[in-house]
Amino acid sequence: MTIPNRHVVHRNCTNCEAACGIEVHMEGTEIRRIAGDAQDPFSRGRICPKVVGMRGLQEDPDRLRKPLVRRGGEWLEASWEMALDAAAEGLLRVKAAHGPEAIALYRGNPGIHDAGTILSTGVLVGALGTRQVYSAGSLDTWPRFVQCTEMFGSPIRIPVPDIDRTQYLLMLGANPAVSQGSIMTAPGIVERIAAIRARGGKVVVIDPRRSETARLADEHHFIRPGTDAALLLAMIQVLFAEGLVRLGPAEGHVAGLETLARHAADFPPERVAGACGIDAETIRRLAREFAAAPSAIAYGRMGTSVQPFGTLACWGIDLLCVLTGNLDRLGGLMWAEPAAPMHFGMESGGLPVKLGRWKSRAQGREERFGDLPISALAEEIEAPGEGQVRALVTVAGNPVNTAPNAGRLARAVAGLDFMVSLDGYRNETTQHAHVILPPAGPLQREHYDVLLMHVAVRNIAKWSPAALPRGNDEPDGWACTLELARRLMGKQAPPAAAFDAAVARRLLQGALSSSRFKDTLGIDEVMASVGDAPGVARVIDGMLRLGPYGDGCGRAPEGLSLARLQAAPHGIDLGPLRPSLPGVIATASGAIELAPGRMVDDLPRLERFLAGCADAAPAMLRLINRRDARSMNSWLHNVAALAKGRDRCVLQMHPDDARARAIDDGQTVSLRSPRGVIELPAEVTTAVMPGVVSVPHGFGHRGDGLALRVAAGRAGVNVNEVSDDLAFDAPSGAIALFGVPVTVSASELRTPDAS
Ligand SMILES: Nc1nc2c(c(=O)[nH]1)N[C@H]1C(S)=C(S)[C@@H](COP(=O)(O)OP(=O)(O)OC[C@H]3O[C@@H](n4cnc5c(=O)[nH]c(N)nc54)[C@H](O)[C@@H]3O)O[C@H]1N2
Ligand SMILES: Nc1nc2c(c(=O)[nH]1)N[C@H]1C(S)=C(S)[C@@H](COP(=O)(O)OP(=O)(O)OC[C@H]3O[C@@H](n4cnc5c(=O)[nH]c(N)nc54)[C@H](O)[C@@H]3O)O[C@H]1N2
Ligand code: SF4
Ligand SMILES: [Mo]
Repeated sequence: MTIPNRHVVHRNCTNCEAACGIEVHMEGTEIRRIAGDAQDPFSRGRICPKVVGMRGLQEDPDRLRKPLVRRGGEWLEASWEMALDAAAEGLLRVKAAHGPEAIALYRGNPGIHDAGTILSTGVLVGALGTRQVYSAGSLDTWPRFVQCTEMFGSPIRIPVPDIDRTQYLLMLGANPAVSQGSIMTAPGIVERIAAIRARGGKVVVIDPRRSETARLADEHHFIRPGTDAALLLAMIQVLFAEGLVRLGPAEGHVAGLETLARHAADFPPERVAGACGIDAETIRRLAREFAAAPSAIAYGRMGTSVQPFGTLACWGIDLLCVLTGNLDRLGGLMWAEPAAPMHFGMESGGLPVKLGRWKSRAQGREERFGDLPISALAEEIEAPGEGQVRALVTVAGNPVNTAPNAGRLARAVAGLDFMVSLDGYRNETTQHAHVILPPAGPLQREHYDVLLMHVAVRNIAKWSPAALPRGNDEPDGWACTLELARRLMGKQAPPAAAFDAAVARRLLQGALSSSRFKDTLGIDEVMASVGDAPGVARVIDGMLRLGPYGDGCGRAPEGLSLARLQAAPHGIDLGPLRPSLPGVIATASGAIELAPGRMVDDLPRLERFLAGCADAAPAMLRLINRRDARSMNSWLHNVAALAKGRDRCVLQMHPDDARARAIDDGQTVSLRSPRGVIELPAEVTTAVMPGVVSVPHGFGHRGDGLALRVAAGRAGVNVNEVSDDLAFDAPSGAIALFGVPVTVSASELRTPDAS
């Protein structure tokens, strides 16, 4: 018997980069339950505990349904018209008095999980006319993006591990068993890793912590934080010294091989072993094994990115693959071919991407891909003078929690003249806003994983329809952003529908300029094909139709369009990764640059670091961070179903280090750096190596200004009050969150259970 009104909506979960297919079981407009979609060709029913966050966020009573306007310390609900007008007026006032550069904009991570937000934020930046743009990139991806720009010519030409066909996985500084994979969209990652071993392959994990992923591996080696670049260069030295270099598919497409060989010669395993904490014979063996494997991939993520030598580590990872013939080979690193390629203005006309086009005013920090490092923002707000930042717009981000030296940023943000947040919660950051504009909930919006499909381990196209209706007073991220941008145009603002069409046209003009149909199609025809309905869906339709599998608005009738995806609710499998050399290379020389100046010039800094490792003060510990399976950066802590169980905000410390400081398991400790001090419970465990302590980030939900009732109940402390805003990976300018020197001592406070 079928119960009337009961239906199932098939779409993706948008809580993390795995992009798992889910079934949302509905009864009318009530969510009954959410399950994995066994028919999704990519995820095949796999999900993780965080999936309950989709429903949890949608139904969370603390999630804002209406805009808020703050008058002094009081928050008032406002209509969308009133709130948008107030937001635009406040921003225009600052712009009129101090110029566009007095307004900064911060884009946070969840924006990549909403097609409407990711595709519209650039419009808002354009309407503000500012270069004071910040994002979570400097806390995350910059080293990888800079390295790919230098080697391959573009930040989005990122080779991804062909994990389903490889026989050898060397993983450094990533914990996909918890994170579910990052810059590698691979739903069900734990099973994909297990499958490598099941087919006779090998998995090796290098991490200062015996992580959840290390437990799935054949081998795990502790490594001292920040020394991966040295380890990888030593492995490369072995390849050259033992005649193991075989370029394979990259043969004839590389430049700089001799330069690289010369520099690698400076890093024999014996020289780096002590600093890394991995003996020379193991380094040699790992290099030989990697070269001998039928296919092999090296993969790194946060641990080889936001650390003092992130760019060099990312470089070493890709070099290892290139030099062993594992780039562009099945089972090696390969490039995805997304169905809806993102058009980045910087790639147009085949021009190589330029880095450092402008600098922050106060600290002189260079821009990357249109953004400045978030660590520069506090000083841009505080330092008086021409160009001082006086207003801030945040879009899906919580930098007061997630950026280093959080205490300073909190004070700076609190002193702004005006602030607007496009966000669904009143949290550490948005509590300082004058206007909060909350987009509709996660199950109320259409979605396509535009960005993630550039780094997926299989080519897939899937449309995610909204599971719940959206009323007129419930704009999604796209509508919210566009309405604010439109109002910033003042008297010249076109009507909403005309503005929406103009934005769609501009985005699709970009897609057309790099499309295989560019010589046979005009933008008018594209616009006519995608229809009149405002919203992000027609932009996705156009991107799909102009993409490599697209129907070319009728030129290739068998091809993809939004209608085709809508008729395939579980998604369309476009097959495994395929070889793409040499067409994928976008460098000025047309070759893969093996020894870019930016990396080579950073080698002396690495050598100085290695030399200094021997005489580092023994009292200093190195701080690393970790992620928890039931949270997502700072923002799933208010979902009651996830905020259960043991306390997750604890400091992990090796028994030797604990003994030396007379610290017992469970005792409250003080964690100190020059930036600040936090107090939290210690967990004494051999899971971290001696000399290293691990603390999760994203906690510390304290203060009267927050409206996070569940999260406040288990607030924890914010590790970013200790992490260093002035520690950088030099070539990328990213912040070295991991590897910060700290001290830990028994707290002067009384341990709660010791009474
Ligand atoms: N110490 C330390 N710091 C770190 C890290 C670390 O490992 N250690 N990791 C870094 C990394 S990798 C990242 S990506 C950053 C993340 O840094 P941020 O992006 O600044 O922080 P998040 O916690 O991801 O931001 C969540 C915000 O987005 C809002 N939000 C959620 N969904 C939506 C939506 O659909 N629309 C809108 N408009 N808002 C939404 C939430 O309410 C919340 O305010 O943190 C970085 N900070
Ligand atoms: N459950 C959950 N999932 C998430 C997130 C979350 O907060 N929670 N956040 C999402 C985001 S925004 C991102 S960017 C991804 C991140 O995805 P991952 O990078 O896979 O996740 P992390 O837990 O940051 O893993 C980093 C690992 O590097 C290790 N490490 C630290 N320093 C070093 C070093 O110097 N060398 C080496 N070799 N290892 C080091 C740490 O011990 C840790 O195990 O996860 C995403 N998925
Ligand atoms: S791994 Fe979990 S949170 Fe990530 S997309 Fe899949 S179900 Fe959602
Ligand atoms: Mo991230």
